[in-house]
Amino acid sequence: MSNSSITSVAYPTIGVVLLGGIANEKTRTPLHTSAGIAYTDSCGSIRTESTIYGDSEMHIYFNGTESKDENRSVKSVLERYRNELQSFFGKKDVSYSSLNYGILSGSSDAGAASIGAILSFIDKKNDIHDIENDIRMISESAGRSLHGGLTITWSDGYSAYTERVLGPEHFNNYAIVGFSFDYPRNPSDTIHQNIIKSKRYKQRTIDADEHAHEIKEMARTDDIEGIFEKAEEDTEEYHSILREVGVLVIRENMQKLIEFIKILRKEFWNSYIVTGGSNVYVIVRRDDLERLIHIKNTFGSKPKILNVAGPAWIKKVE
Ligand code: ADP
Ligand code: 3S4
Repeated sequence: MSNSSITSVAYPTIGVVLLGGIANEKTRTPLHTSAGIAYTDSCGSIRTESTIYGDSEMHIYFNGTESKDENRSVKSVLERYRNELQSFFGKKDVSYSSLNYGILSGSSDAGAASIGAILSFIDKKNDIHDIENDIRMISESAGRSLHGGLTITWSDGYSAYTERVLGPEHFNNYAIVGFSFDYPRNPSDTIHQNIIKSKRYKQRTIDADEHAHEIKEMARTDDIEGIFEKAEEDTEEYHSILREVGVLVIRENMQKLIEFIKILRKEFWNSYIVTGGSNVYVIVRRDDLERLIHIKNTFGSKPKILNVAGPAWIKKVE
């Protein structure tokens, strides 16, 4: 008897060593090593939930709307696995429907990983790293969400491989507050297309690789604060290069919040990350969370309390 549908859940991600630059728009292979964490909130409600189901012809829906976007191609990924999907569902074709819930940034990683979890489930012979390479056509940092926790995606620009270096339980004594601003965001493709124009780009790829090695070493000794301090150093380098090539992610009120966060360091440890979206992610010890969440002036942003999340998983098979 064949199945009618599979539903999976995956969590969005935040860069820890930020990625800028992809080899091409089809494979989206990262041009350098990067690292990241998957995140959600305390009840796991920040997530992507996707269903693949047997159908007479392929349709792709994001948040209830049919997508004809050939870029970041969900369609190419499903076509690559067409034979396995056909035999699993016993139908001529399959369709994909995905809903994003409460995501601040990193939705494409979660969307891609939700498909990856399904591809891994339908045929256990599918190697998870081959799946990762295929779903990277949807998002260059899909591996972060597929594996969860803290991951490093090693890349030389030709082939990439994600290694999980810490599970989410290693972050239990820390919380992340995502302060999200109303500024419109630059699509990550704008970042990828422009950062490579910088004279500093070659050095950036070397620095990113070094940051990842340092983070791997700190992960070995559970030095969570060291990891996030390195992440802040990485954020500052990345955005200073982006500013030089005319891509402004950290807007006025985001910068004001960052300066305020740095002043708060006299009172308690914290660190911050800004990825490609209009959010400032601030990491604190869990014991200091109340002090951060109750700051009087958020400079117009809305705070959300986040945790490090686990890998993508299968929720339902029908
Ligand atoms: P983000 O930081 O949210 O990933 P990007 O600009 O990198 O922002 O990517 C946005 C793109 O990700 C969308 O235009 C869409 O193509 C893709 N995407 C978003 N959500 C999903 C999803 N649930 N499934 C597949 N692709 C998705
Ligand atoms: C641009 O895949 P965001 C970037 O490493 C995504 O997190 C790269 O951030 C940088 O678009 C990063 O997911 O916010």
